[in-house]
Amino acid sequence: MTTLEKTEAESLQAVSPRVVYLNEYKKPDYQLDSVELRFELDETCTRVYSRLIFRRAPEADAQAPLKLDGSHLELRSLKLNGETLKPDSYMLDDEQLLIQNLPKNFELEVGTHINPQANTALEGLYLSSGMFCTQCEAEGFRRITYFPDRPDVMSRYSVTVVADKQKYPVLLSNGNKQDAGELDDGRHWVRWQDPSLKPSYLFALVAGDLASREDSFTTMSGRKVSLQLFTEAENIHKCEHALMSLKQAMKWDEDTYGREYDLDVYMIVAVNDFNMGAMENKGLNVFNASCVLASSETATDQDYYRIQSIIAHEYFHNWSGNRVTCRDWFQLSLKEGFTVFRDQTFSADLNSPAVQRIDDVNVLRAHQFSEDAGPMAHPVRPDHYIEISNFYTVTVYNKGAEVVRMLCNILGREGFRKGTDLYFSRHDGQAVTTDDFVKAMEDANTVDLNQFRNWYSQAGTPELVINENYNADARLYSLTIRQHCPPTPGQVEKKPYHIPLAMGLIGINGKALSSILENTKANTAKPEHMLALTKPEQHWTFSGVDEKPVLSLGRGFTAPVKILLPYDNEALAFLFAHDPDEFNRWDAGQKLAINIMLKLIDDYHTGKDLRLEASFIEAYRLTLNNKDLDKALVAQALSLPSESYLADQCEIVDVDAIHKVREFIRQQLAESLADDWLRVYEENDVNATYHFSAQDMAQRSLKNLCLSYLLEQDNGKHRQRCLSQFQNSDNMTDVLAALSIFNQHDMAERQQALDAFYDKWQHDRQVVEKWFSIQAGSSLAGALKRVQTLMRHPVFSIKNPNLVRSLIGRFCAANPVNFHLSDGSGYRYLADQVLALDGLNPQIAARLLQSLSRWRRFDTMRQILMREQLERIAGHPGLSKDVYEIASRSLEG
Ligand code: 0A1
Ligand code: ZN
Repeated sequence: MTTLEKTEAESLQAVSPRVVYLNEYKKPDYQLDSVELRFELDETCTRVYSRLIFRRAPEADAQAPLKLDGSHLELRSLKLNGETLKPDSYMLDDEQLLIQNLPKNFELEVGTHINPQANTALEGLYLSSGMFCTQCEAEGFRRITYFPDRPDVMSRYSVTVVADKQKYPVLLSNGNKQDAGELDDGRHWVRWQDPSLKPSYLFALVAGDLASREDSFTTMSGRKVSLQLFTEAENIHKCEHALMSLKQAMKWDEDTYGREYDLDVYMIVAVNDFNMGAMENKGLNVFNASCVLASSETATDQDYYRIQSIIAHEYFHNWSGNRVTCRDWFQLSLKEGFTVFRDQTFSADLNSPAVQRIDDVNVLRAHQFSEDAGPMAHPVRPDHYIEISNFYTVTVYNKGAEVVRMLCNILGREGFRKGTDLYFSRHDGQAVTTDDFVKAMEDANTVDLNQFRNWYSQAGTPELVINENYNADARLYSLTIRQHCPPTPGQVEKKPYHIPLAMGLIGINGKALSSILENTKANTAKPEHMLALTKPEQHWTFSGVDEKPVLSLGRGFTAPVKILLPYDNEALAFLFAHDPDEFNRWDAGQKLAINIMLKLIDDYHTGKDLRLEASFIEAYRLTLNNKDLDKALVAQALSLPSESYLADQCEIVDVDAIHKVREFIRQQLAESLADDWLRVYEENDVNATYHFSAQDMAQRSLKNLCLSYLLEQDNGKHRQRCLSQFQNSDNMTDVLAALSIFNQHDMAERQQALDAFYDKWQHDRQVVEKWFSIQAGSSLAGALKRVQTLMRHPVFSIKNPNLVRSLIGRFCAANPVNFHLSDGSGYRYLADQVLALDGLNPQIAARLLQSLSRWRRFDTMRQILMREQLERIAGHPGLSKDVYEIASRSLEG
């Protein structure tokens, strides 16, 4: 049987897969001087011809064999310097082609056949809604042809794409279009030449019947770049926002980092089937349609916001990732952490910095902190993996961004820019390490960042214990901070971190107190200081402090740590009202809410009557009525911490108690502030034309928060308000907000609205994804049954990652009361889906499975039920590496 005939499931792993270690890294023995590729596209049998010019590395052994990666390929021809290689001069298995006895310089020609239609894993070359597209990061290129598929082999590519002209009128690849022509059998061809050096993971090819929108951008040196967005014709009206965002990103990178775009054309293609959000292939980004297409009727503010940031993210990779790339996949955060930091700063600059910071910290706390505390915990630079696809994580991306942000905080914006300038110029065209990045920061600023490097090598979230003392007679305030990082799998003892902490002191009337930080060079009184915590325990003294202060520590979240403040609810309420730092004001509100919720969970367990403190309601009332605050900040301040973040704060997670307590508080706030919610709702319910602007978004978010509290009251008028907003709004933000609110309430309007929404939008796959997702997230009883019914809906397909994420993913990861049903039915359902998906798309299967990984956090009964399903999966024959790694780590960890 040839590889082409094998199904995906049959060719998956059988035995314990190999672990790859960082400390086993070896430079490649052969470098590639040039790559010529020719694709003859065919749905089930695409022919790929490559001509590769190799050169042995000077330090390599003369006997070194050439190792080419390859999987799911059928080798058809193999020539060395024009001569066909005899079968006994090479070795071939399911993963590799090994060639021995090679001269110093040589040319290799390889012919392979591949089957894009059978490629449900969506790695390599595959079909999506009738178009060909590729996804090569991290190790997808090896599914196209035999190749040194590692990022430290960079080369120049020339690519010819041949396909039927009628079916595939648009043929794209990286770089600049060089030539095109027609064959006399109805096919045509286009040749692309990419002048830049690139690794194979940045290769891309797209072929299809696509419409396009064009724009242009003139770079800082005066070059005109053509910008093109390709999509199915029916979505061509949804391209404006992405093109606008792209121009904003190009300008911002010139202004902020001095980085200019380098090719004549920048292309983006929207595809319907994609494992992730988007991909930064050189000059030819491929985007998940849901992360690029938008119109005000079909996309929410959040979608607009996300598109702006993902467009920027992929664009920024052109420098942080493409021109300077990763030496190996352990260095993934070199490009991802840095690029996320760049896109977060971009979004902050274009919108509201405080709102952006709060959103980013919410993601970090809700997802990264819990990853760091579970069996999948790994450093920002992991040191081993089985399947690299499992390491596209919140730790590598978001904690990685926090690490870069700390460098910026330590060095200051100017020092940081000096560092990035040196990094880009020193390493342009190279494949480097996170250590090279830190070294550039050190060299440009003549500082020693040796201790800082622990952030890259150690997993876990450090915890800070605070002690303070005030001496009124001496006007001295002293602060002691102890740092401790809990053990993580494989790392019991941790070295102390270098932690930058912005802090200030606040007087009793809410005014910032200036003080002098003793024993530092700058001996002047300041309202804010940046502390550098480097020891396990450290002590600071501040002089000239006129009254007993309240401490505001970690302002703007200057480090990804947990700060255990010794403050009671009264002090937190004070900070919630008065901290001049917007982030810390919000954070004090969250900490206050958590204290109250944890206490109520205790009361619930001991059978006490639940009662919400009047001071908490009052704090909410004051915030809701504070006209000086940005409305988006008000909305964020009045959003209770999520159930999952709350779960992280509990010793044993009781999903029902958490849900009940959170609902109880919402109910109390809804009733006690009934008039305020209504007034603020009405004040902000202005029926203006939709604009994507920070101000309008803020207004909509506050209005919709109010509406959600209004619907907590049993009041027909409020239901009518919600219905009218649902029926009459012309923008998806308001429509979806109303629908989501109904969706959490057991009332007749719920099903009516869901049905009406589907009727109206069934032709638009992006909106239908929302419809699935909303229902999967409903905390009403019976959600699992409804999700199972929706899986049989004619539109649902388990082969489409967006639909899987919307329905199955949302249910398992964001519907705790239903997923964790005490009979274990949610767990069984998840395991069934993971096993069904593993044969089709292992990456997506492995991601889903993560919802079971934190089983040790639950009560004994649930632990047994979750473990049972993990064992069932782990014992399944023929598991993919992806799922095997998550299942086995979850069971060990
Ligand atoms: N580099 C992309 C993320 C990405 C990673 C893997 C993919 O396929 C398996 C696709 C995209 C980014 O950071 O945007
Ligand atoms: Zn990225």
